[in-house]
Amino acid sequence: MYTLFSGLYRYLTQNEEYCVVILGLDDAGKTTYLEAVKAAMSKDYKRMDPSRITPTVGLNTGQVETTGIAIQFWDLGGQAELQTLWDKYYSECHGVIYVIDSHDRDRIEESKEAFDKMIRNELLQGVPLLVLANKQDLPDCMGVREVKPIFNQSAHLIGPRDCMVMPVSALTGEGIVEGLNWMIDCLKRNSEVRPPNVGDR
Ligand SMILES: Nc1nc2c(ncn2[C@@H]2O[C@H](COP(=O)(O)OP(=O)(O)OP(=O)(O)O)[C@@H](O)[C@H]2O)c(=O)[nH]1
Ligand SMILES: [Mg+2]
Repeated sequence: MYTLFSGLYRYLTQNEEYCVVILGLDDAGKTTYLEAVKAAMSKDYKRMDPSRITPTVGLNTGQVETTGIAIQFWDLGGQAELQTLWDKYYSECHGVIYVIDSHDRDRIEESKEAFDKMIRNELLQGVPLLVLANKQDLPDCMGVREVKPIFNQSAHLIGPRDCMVMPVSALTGEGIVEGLNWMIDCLKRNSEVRPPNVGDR
């Protein structure tokens, strides 16, 4: 009986937390995406005016709670000199969201190179990876059908980890919830390999 109640008490008072790092080139829309996630997950959240978001220098964080778990997001700066800081977060993250500016054809190869360097890192082996083709609201942007084959060239580096390419617009909110739900399923499925952090509510 004691075991039953102590188990129930722990279930009610402890919170499982997963950490997800948001990566991608500067201007891809990572911080705008995180604002869209917060707005989608919390009715009371007052979203920052997108035009007031400035380039991230260092780390921008945000937390959302859903279906009994908390997700801590680490939104990092994407400028070339800041990309050297990305790997400091790899060992502690449970998932990666990689954001692409689908409207910027000139930088898609640069984005792919940064992506390859990131997934080559052993610390990210087996970690679920969500690739977001962002800025789908812009005319003439690359759709998933165009983006996917470019990133699929790295299938040998991606290996058996969960990986998905999805279309989103961080500005309009299109695709935000679908992507997040996919990531949450993967985080839970992978929790034996990368267990969540457990803390008190
Ligand atoms: N049209 C459109 N613009 C977007 C979208 N997402 C972001 N932007 C714009 O893209 C620009 C860069 O957005 P940020 O969110 O600051 O980009 P970031 O990836 O965080 O950039 P760094 O912090 O420098 O790495 C801003 O002008 C945003 O308004 C989108 O879905 N559609
Ligand atoms: Mg940013």
